[in-house]
Amino acid sequence: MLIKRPEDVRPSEITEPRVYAERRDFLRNSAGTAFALAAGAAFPALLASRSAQAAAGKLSFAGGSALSTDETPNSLKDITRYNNFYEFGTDKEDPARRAHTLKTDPWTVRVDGEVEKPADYHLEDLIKTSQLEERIYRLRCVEAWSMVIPWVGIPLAGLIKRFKPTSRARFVEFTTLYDPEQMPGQRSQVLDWPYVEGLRMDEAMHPLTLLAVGLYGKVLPNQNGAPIRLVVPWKYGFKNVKSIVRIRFSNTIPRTTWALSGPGEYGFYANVNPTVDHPRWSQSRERRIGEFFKRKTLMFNGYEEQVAGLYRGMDLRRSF
Ligand SMILES: Nc1nc2c(c(=O)[nH]1)N[C@H]1C(S)=C(S)[C@@H](COP(=O)(O)O)O[C@H]1N2
Ligand SMILES: [Mo]
Repeated sequence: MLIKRPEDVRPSEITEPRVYAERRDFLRNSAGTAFALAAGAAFPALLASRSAQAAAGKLSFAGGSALSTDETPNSLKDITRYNNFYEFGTDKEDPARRAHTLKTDPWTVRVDGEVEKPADYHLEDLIKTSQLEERIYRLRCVEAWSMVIPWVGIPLAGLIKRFKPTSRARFVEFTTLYDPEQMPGQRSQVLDWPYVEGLRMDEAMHPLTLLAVGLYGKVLPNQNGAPIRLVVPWKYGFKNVKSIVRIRFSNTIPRTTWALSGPGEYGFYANVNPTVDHPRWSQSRERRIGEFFKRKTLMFNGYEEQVAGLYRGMDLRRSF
C-alpha cells in the first residue's frame, strides 16, 4: 500500500472453486441444513453440535444469499497465500508463513462507547447466538488487485441492534488485537498500531456489511483475520479490519490507521471508485488474482445499486 506498487501475479489453477460450487449446491438443496439453522437458536443440543463442528473447523451456515456474486471464487490457495496483514509482515506471503503465532481461542470482543450496556463478549457466544450466512463477495484492494471470496459471517446490522447503541452513536470503530508477541509485525513502526478502521453508522447497518468468521465453509484461517474480521465489499480492502478485539460506538469520526498514515492517499470512506485515482496509480482497472488480463474496476466495486444511496449529495472526490 504505502510501501509497494501493485504487482503482477502469476495466474494459478482454479479447479478448487468448481468443486466447492458443487458442494454448495448440494448443501443448498438439502432440507436438513435449513432446518438445523432455523432451529439452531432454539435447541441447545444443536448449538452443542454446532460448536463441535466449529472445533472441527467447519461452520453451519445458510448458503445461497441473494447478496452473493455469481462469479467464481478464487481458490483457497490464492485466498490464504496472498494476503495483506501487516501485523505479520508487509509481503503478501508473510501472513501465511507467520500468522500461526496468533492465538484465536478464547477470544473476547469488547463493545463500548456510545452503547446502553458496554460489555465484553466471548466470541464463541456471539457465534452461537447468531445466524451465519455465506456471502460470496468481490474484494478490491487499493493496490489494484482483486479476488472473489466465499465468506461465512454474521450480518453486522443484527449484532449492532443487540448491542443497543445510544442516539449519540454516529460511527463505529473497530480495533485489531495489539500484541507484538503474537503479531511480530507490530514490532516494526510501519503503521501506528493497533490497526483501527471505522464506518459511519448507516454503512455499518447496511445489509451487505458482514463480520466474517469463516471462508470456504470453515473457520477463518489466521492470515485472513481470524477469528473475526470486517467485510465491507464496496470499499477498498483496507477497510476490512482483521482480528477484531474491540467495537466502539462514537459520536465523532474514528481516527483510522491508513487515513492517519497517508491522509492524501487513503480516505475515511475508501469507497471503490474507478474515477478517483490513488495519487500514485490509477484505480480504473484491476487484476483479478489468477487472471492475466486486467478488468475494469466498477463503481462501488459493483455494488452501486445497493449502496449509492448512502452517499447521495456527497462529493466523492473530496470524501474519498
Ligand atoms: N489488522 C489488519 N487488517 C487488515 C490489514 C492489515 O494489514 N491489518 N490489511 C487490509 C488490507 S490492505 C486488505 S486488502 C485486506 C486483505 O484481506 P485478505 O488478506 O483476507 O484478502 O485486509 C485488510 N485488513
Ligand atoms: Mo488492501
